[in-house]
Amino acid sequence: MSEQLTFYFNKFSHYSHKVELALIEANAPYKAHQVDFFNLPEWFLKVNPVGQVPAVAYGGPSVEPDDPSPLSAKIAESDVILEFLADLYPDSGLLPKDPVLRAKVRFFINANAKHIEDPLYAFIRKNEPYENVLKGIEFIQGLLEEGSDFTVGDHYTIADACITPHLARLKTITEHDIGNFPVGMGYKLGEELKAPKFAKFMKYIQRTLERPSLKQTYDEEFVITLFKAFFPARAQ
Ligand SMILES: N[C@@H](CCC(=O)N[C@@H](CS)C(=O)NCC(=O)O)C(=O)O
Repeated sequence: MSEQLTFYFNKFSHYSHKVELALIEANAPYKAHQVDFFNLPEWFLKVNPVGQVPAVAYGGPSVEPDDPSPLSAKIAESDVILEFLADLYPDSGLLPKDPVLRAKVRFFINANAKHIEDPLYAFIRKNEPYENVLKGIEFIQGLLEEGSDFTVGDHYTIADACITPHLARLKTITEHDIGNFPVGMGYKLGEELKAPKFAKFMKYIQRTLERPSLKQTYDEEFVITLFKAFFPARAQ
């Protein structure tokens, strides 16, 4: 029996979503506890002094999640947790054994933060140009192998887990036109992505979103409701 693992998350958090996908893909036993980061409970600072989700408590005695033990290891930062899970479950394939492929996974994770996360949420939240999203996608597309189901190698890795939450949200905002941008810009981005030059990326999105771990964890109606609440009034 492995050590206990408690996963602190919030359903709204795409960073939490990455970790949830990796936990499911590794078939890891874990206890999940939702943290309201809009009304952060004091005890959570014992898990992550920065007050952010996701975080995990690993090892130590089995305790109630809202009474974390000082004996468990506390780990934060989604990409660090992804690596931690890959180390905990070396047979899961979350990180390949081959050093070159491992480096490629890590490179992809780094590129995802810079070329997908940053421009995508700057567009959704701050109405920064969607052209930056397209540029980022072009870069990421260049890393994808033709015909491969996964970002790196022939197995689902933490590189897939780290980008999937954003691909799901990209699809949602372009199909429902929800974000802090002028009406129609979400649809416009969606139309641009239909160009033949993005075909490889779009096929990858399609395959990724068909994955059972994504279907099990992505509640699109919930995301739509929440995004609408966050971005109710937009410039015309
Ligand atoms: N770099 C962190 C970012 C985590 C993050 O920003 N989490 C948000 C939720 S999506 C949060 O907990 N926000 C509450 C706060 O910053 O007080 C990671 O990758 O885990």
